[in-house]
Amino acid sequence: MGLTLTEKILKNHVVDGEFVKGKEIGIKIDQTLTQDATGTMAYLEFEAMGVPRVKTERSVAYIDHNTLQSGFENADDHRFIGSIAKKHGIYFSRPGNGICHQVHLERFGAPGKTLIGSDSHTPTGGGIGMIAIGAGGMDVAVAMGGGAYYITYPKIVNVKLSGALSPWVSAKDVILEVLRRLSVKGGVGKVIEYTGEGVATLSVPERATITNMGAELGATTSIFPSDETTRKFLKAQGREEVYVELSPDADAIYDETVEINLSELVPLAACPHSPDNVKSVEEIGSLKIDQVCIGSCTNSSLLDMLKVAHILKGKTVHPDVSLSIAPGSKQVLNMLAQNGALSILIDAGARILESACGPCIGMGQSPNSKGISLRTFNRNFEGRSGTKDGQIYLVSPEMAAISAITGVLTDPRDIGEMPEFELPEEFVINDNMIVPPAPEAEMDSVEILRGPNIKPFPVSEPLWETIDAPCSLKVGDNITTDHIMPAGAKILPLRSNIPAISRHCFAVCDESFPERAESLGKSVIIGGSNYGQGSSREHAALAPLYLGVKAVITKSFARIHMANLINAGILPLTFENEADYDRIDQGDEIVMENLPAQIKAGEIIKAANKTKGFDFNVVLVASDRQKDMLYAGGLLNYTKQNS
Ligand code: MIC
Ligand code: SF4
Repeated sequence: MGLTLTEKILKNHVVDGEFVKGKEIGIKIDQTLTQDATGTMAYLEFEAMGVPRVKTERSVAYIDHNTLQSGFENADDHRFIGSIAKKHGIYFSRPGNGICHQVHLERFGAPGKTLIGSDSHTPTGGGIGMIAIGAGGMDVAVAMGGGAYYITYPKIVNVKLSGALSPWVSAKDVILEVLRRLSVKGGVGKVIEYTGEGVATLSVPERATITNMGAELGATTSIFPSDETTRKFLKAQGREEVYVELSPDADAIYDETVEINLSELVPLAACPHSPDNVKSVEEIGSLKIDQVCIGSCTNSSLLDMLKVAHILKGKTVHPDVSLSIAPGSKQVLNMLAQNGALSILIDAGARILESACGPCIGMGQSPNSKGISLRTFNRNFEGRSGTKDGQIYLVSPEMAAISAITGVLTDPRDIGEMPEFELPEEFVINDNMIVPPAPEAEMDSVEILRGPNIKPFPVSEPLWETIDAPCSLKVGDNITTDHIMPAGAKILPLRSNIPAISRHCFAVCDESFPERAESLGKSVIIGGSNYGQGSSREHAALAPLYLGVKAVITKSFARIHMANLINAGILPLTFENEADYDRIDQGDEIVMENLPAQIKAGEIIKAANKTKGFDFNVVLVASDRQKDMLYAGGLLNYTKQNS
């Protein structure tokens, strides 16, 4: 029986478990990446493991999320990460060098390799045929120490592409179409593999836009084959030697197939407040806009920027619109400067931002009250922009650029004829903002530089015999990690300080939660379906842990967040009967007895609502390894016990 491309790479990397669909498998990790907002915790955890030097082929620490430095906190975090990277064998991409996923694709990614990153958009690497997966910081720490990364052997969806994109229809529209069809829950437990003759019509940056935003499907990852286009891209990056040709077997068997004819696609936008709320420009109708932001790891490649420059050439941004542009990397920005495109952008009135995440994570450029903002980003969750009632639409760079001129949402096909946009045969290569680690012989003399904002992570306890605790919060469906642990300019500087950041836990839903949870001492959270979608931030588990949350009971979980809860030693449980969700209110006392014995006995755990006087069942779907982690009180305790 033939194998899919995903299976071929996974099979090459399996080091633990049975290679059988639905079973948990441990895979060897070749490369890791971290960014600053999740990195400080990941490196504190790595330090706690006591491994002197990373055991991966390549580990890179990026600084891209929090580059505002509005106080000493960020600068201290950056210095800490830089010093730890130097000591332990990790490459350090300095602030200003670019967004982790864009830079990793340009400078480090390699077809056929495995990559895990403490950021949910790590699947960007799938654009060059890697298995690139987003994970919690602790999982990345373990992988840096040489440990396997565990996933469920995924279902594999074949997205068969035919035809070719029409002028001004873009890769962003492809992934928006996939999101429209499959929804933000549609990819859970699955890898999305792109095949078909349409693949050859897409460049590497276009493929990377598609795999990047596959994160919004809840998918484990997304992947494209590695072909002649991949080789040319790597050659232009001066890295042809890492190229290998990779494709699925002709008789590969997929769990599902979705057919997309690229020629039939039209420009699309994801409307507030979900990436799967996708409509065509026509369906949305007339929309006056206040702001346009171009950039983020989804759409900040040289190709994207060249298209934007072409559209803005000789024009002026509409007087009612603020346009900001953040090229994805130093390489992109430098090339725009060298070929004159940067001057076109400046001339048109664009506000040029640093090559970093910036507005995508609410670090500045929050829109005005009720402001309508078109963004080329991947997430438009409520409040993420920093303006609670901001109305964010996710669109292609083409649509963003033309709308910035007209002042209203505009179909880019109105621009007129589209020239051929070609990628250069050679990118400008200068890795002087990537600091290599100290040689092994010198690593002992490198001092780790810590600032006062860096606090140890909260201690978790071995699993309790009985949880008898009130429900401190009840929330609905599709709660994102931006609800649980918001980011933005005020909160992001606290990522290495769990006691301080926990004051903002669930601020979007209920500002009184932290105080209530803390005064209760121990509690349980009740959630709806797809709880914890979005970011990989383990702070969404560590802050509740710090506030005494012992279990989260939901209709269903998003993959990374569920793993983060287990890593933190918090029980992630689902209702056996979803109707029980309606029978529990905030304040109800929930009791689960003999927990270790119940968990050993099977998936079903008996629980009771003491306040309302009824029994109900919850389910724990976890592998034996994850159960051991829960008994031990999380991944760190478990790793220490087993090393
Ligand atoms: C995001 O896009 O939400 C982030 C910020 O990149 C996160 C990581 C984080 O919260 O630090 C992600 O996607 O994992
Ligand atoms: Fe940065 Fe935004 Fe990409 Fe997250 S989604 S890595 S915040 S650019």
